[in-house]
Amino acid sequence: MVKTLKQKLSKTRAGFIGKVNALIRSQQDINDDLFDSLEEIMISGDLGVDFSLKLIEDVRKKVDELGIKKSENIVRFIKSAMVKTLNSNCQSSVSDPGALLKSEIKPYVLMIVGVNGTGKTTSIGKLAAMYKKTGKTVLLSAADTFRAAALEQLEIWAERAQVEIIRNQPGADPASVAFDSLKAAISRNVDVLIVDTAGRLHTKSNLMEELKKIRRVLAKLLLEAPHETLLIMDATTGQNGLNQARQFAQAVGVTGIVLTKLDGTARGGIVFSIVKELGIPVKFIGIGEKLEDLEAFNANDFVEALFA
Ligand SMILES: Nc1nc2c(ncn2[C@@H]2O[C@H](COP(=O)(O)OP(=O)(O)OP(=O)(O)O)[C@@H](O)[C@H]2O)c(=O)[nH]1
Ligand SMILES: [Mg+2]
Repeated sequence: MVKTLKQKLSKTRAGFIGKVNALIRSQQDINDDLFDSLEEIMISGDLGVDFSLKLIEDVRKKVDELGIKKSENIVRFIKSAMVKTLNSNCQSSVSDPGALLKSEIKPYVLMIVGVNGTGKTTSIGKLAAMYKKTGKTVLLSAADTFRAAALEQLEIWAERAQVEIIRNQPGADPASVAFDSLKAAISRNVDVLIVDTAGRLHTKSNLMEELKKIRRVLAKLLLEAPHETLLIMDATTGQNGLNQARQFAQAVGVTGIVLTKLDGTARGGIVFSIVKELGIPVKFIGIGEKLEDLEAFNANDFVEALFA
């Protein structure tokens, strides 16, 4: 597991982690210049200003405390400071990253939201396969009725994951599809229902209202539904993604983030600023286009894979 993660994160590792390593190799003594340069690399590596400042402060403290003189000895403090910050800002994803896979609530309803093309439908296919693996029955809801192609795409993923799907005609009211799907999930006694929604810009208020309507309709049938609202974020969008996340969180109450396309970007550092600045746990990471390319997020594994 950690080995594949290591391979998949090679772009980020070559990016900012590569720069950290090169800096430490080129400058053996620990001094203010070294810390300034480290800070710069972290900030330009999408870790965010807050996270970077806190990280360097933590590392400085350790270095002073232990009287460390050689720069090569600080990597492990960088790593542990990273894990610590990820963990303290992201409790639920640490104690059990896959907790939502184990819920006993039935049907457990997940609503999947996000901007166009971030990887919602793909992640739904991967999640469905994960659930199937744990022995749960899964139903998909094709509440992205915006394009006929969206329905077909979800059908392909349903087939790959070998799960059932509830659909209607293109152009049908997404909320009514979601409602019918939850009704079916209840009557078929299914463990998990995953609702696909159309991609939308966080700035379009009418489209955000449509999401709220889907939520309301689900709650009419089952008061606590949706149990999870997962925002799918594309790691390649860097800091812009943070703004999207804030808007979605405000509109529909995001319970977790799935960060996709980490395999195709040097911007994996975005994980740190998400956790620090949004306080929403990263629950899964997408590391490829195949069914098995989704992992429950674990801070320790992630940091180890970055520096491996
Ligand atoms: N490399 C890589 N590609 C991904 C990942 N997740 C999704 N993709 C690709 O991203 C593209 C968009 O994925 P979709 O699942 O269609 O995205 P979506 O959010 O459902 O798109 P809309 O429904 O149109 O808003 C596809 O080409 C996927 O193969 C990932 O983790 N890694
Ligand atoms: Mg889609």
